[in-house]
Amino acid sequence: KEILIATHNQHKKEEIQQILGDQFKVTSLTDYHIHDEIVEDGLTFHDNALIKAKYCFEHTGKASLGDDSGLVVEALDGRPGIYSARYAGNHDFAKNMAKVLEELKGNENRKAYFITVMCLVDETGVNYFEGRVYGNLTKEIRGEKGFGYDPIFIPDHYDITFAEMKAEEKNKISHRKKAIEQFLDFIR
Ligand code: ITT
Repeated sequence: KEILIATHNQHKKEEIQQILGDQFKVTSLTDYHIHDEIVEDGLTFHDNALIKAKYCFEHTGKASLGDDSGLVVEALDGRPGIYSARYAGNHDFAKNMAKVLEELKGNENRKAYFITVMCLVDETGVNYFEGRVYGNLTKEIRGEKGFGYDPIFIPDHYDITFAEMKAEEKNKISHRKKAIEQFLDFIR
């Protein structure tokens, strides 16, 4: 069974493939030779997930899944939130993480969560799935695995960051895993 992910982000595609396992063939925009930058000008994760999935469905006719994700930091009034990919520099994660840590400097409230909102668009309509994982932010960057803000996020009940965990371990508890579980419940 094929599922087309409306993303240019290879890390997302790989995580979704790992979570779904071999029964699904996960493809992305690159496999359909779509290289356009989709303008994500929505004001919510839901809006942006829909924009991506709709674009993809309209261009391919295939059931398309948009994944809009981000880091929501309590002491920063929810930032970077929907601006996670371009908080300091466009997809420059060293800069983006440095900005978050700088803004939190001296603040003992390190609470944050990752969220993934997925939107499925197919011939039957539009459906949303959501997952969150709560935790705390570190004071420095730790670990090399994963992507994005993983090196500064420690999920609750752990003492290592997502970037210090094996991929399988992150994929067991992550925001993306929880959203995919909802998606699977829906399509079954
Ligand atoms: P697409 O829009 O093409 O799917 P993107 O990277 O722009 O890819 P988003 O718009 O959803 O994705 O931006 C979310 C950013 O939040 C993303 O670039 C990551 O840096 C970060 N992010 C998302 N999921 C993450 C995860 O599991 N761990 C760490 N950071 C994550």
